[in-house]
Amino acid sequence: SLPIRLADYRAPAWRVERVELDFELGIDATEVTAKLLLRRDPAQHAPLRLDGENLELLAIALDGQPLPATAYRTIEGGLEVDGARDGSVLETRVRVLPAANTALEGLYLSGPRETGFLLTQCEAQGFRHITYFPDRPDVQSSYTVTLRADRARFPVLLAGGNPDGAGELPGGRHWARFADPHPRPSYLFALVAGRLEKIERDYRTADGRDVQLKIWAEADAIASCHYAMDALERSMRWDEQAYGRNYDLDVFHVVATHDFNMGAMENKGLNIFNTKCLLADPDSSTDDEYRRVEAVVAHEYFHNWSGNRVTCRDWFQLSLKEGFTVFREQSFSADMNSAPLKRIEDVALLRRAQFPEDAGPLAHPVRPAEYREINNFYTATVYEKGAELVRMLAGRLGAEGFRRGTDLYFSRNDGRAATIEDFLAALGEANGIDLTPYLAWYGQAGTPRLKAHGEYDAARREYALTLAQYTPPGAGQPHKQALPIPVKLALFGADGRMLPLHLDGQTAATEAVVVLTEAEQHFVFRDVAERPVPSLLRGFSAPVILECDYTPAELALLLGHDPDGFNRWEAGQQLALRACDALRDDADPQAVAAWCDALAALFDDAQLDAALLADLLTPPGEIELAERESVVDPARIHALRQQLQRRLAARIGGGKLDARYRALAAQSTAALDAASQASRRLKQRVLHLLALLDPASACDHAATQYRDAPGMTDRLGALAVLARHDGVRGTESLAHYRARYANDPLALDKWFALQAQLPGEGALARVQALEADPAFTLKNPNRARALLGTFASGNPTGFHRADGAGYRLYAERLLALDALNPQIAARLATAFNGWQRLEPRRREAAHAVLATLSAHDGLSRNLAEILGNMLK
Ligand code: HT7
Ligand code: ZN
Repeated sequence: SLPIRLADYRAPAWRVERVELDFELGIDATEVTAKLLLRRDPAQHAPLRLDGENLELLAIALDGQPLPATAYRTIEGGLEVDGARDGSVLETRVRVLPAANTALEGLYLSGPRETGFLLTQCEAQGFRHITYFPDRPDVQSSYTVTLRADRARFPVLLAGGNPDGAGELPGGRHWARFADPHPRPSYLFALVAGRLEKIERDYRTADGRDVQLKIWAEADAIASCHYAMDALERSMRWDEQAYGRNYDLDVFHVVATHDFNMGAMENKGLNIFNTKCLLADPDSSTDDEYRRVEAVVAHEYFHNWSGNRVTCRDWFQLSLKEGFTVFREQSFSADMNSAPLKRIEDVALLRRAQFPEDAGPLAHPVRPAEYREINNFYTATVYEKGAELVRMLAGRLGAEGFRRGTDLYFSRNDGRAATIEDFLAALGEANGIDLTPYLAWYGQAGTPRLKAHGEYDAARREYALTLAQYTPPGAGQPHKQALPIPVKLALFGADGRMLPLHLDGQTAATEAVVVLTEAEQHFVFRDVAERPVPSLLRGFSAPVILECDYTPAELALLLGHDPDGFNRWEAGQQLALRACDALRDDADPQAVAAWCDALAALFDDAQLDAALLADLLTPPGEIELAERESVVDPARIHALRQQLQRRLAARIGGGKLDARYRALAAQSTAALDAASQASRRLKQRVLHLLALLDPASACDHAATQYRDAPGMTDRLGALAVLARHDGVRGTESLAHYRARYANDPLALDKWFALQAQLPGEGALARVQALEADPAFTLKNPNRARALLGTFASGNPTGFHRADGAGYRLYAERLLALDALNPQIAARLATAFNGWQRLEPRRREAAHAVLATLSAHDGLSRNLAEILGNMLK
């Protein structure tokens, strides 16, 4: 297929002002009648073309007259109709087959055919699997939706919008109608029908609207929806206060399904969630999962304004809604929990997921210039880097200026399909600032390198900081331009205190932001009393890779003293990288000692937040370590990281680790408050370090912890230690867990994922054995991701076996998955990212597998595009 290009964008020749949809719902076959009120752009003369895929056309009429076969024709991916005029009404009736839909796009069945329920997923282009329509986000229409179905089989009928009538029909059937007053694009359409239970809450918006909040799930899951309801209410309140945004319908439905390609979907008035991102209860959810539920509930809710009321003109603008909404969720989560911990978590994710993407064959700008399959562009770059760009803009404008800007953006673009330019224009105009230089960030792929070098002139009491930027060529962009890079900074004295800053005659307090706009610039600080240690890029003020010629002692000073929790962690991460280099090259023992000594001191600091300490005690992950190597040997990196952690454990000492573990274990509760979560996090980290030093005693603790765990965080943490370090008790506990959670799909996913991550030679055979477990299936995306996705992306030594057997098994499964669900196959295939930098034996094995796979006949467009890019 040919690529679709941003540069080719044309406004639609035909719009749909109103749409009436009628569904005769059935598990095997559903009939959909659509009546479209058409509007023609008088300036264009293109024929009426509607998108449609896998539809069986049963009837077609224009302005009330059935159309003869000569007046319409099916074309590649759609339908062309003659004779339509401005104001014409086109009526089509089609048949779709929900139970046969394994791609989970369009209308499909969740669960077994006897008991499961029907639902839809339309973003990005699923609506064309439901009816013929101009399926593009710049066509916004008013929807009226009528659902008809057998009452016993489908007691609950839901669609987005306000309820607009319901009643009985002959033969045990019933109907329900929904009308949405807000025009919207087709990708936000949704319906749900089946046997579902609900919990409800009344909510009054700040502007006085009474809203019914309803969360729906299958009977065995509904009791786990209360936390999501609380999170929803918190999100609604927060958006009123932080952005002045109120909810705008009388009902807000949320539905949970086990069968979903992504985390959740913001359909207007009817959000649909993967159970993994909605259900939470202490017995089966970890602390991290609780936080994720809160974050995803907020994210989807926030889309009601950033995405739904103001939508995207085309899919190239995806980050307009996704980057902004991720940023909004990050700010919300920071307010609800700990701001530094949230920042650490998000930056770690960016480095783990987005930096490798931006450095490899799948690199693309936050606003890509072209794509073949839009579903492949729901990426860490569009989401996470996109959020970082919004963060830079928000930082540039300050809190009040940013709010002025978003107010103008929402009011000016309400009901419109907007572009990134519209976003920058509103933010800029509301503040009298030209933000167009930031547009370059949206169009340029690759992570900029920021080089920093400081010179202190004691005689002049001046500190000159030279900043230089460089982005390596890539993604079809041989010459990268300089970008505006805001660098938030502070200077520290040798005693660990921040020095006052005097820059260009201005006196700031102790923190300032300088913006690098050229390839290289100098910033001179005056009146600097001593040679300072700079703390740069505070709060990760720009998504770049900082290269600064710190000594280990300077990093240790920041790690020990920076009052900013994020930068303290960052100094520790940089020092850990240096320590890793030192171990690898058998050099610079100072770096290892500096890292271990600084952390050993912090370990004894009773004032330090337990969760922050846990993060400080965690060195960068194997993926991040691999990113810095020109030739990657995953086994070596794994060994190196283990060695580094062992050195840390030894430096702290087994006695201290053991004592700390016991103290933390003695406080163990199931409570979810921040302090209890922090103490569990630290306990797990300490147990992990102890296991590297003294596996037998760590496993004794783990066995007790597994047995007595008051909640899933402790249970799963203990299981992980036993599974790694104790053959007998590991096997026993895994079997115990398997039986205990036999009927809990999300808990079983964790069981599969935990084992898929166990490192070493035995990993592949273990994965194969797990595939034979009766609970394993490729048809459920969560299950496939838990076992295969975790193996490929979370088990470097297992997947990257030198003999290539890991790659071969994985490729076979990708092929099988592709026939069922191309979106999932394509996403899992990205685990091969970075294969070109593998050491020669693994690289050849990976290349052979990728080449064979990509030569296969009948691959989906999704998988073919990923493999094609990977092999470019
Ligand atoms: N906006 C949603 C995207 C999404 C999606 C995209 C492709 C295929 C399936 C999908 N399900 C949900 C999710 C979000 O960012 O909120
Ligand atoms: Zn989103």
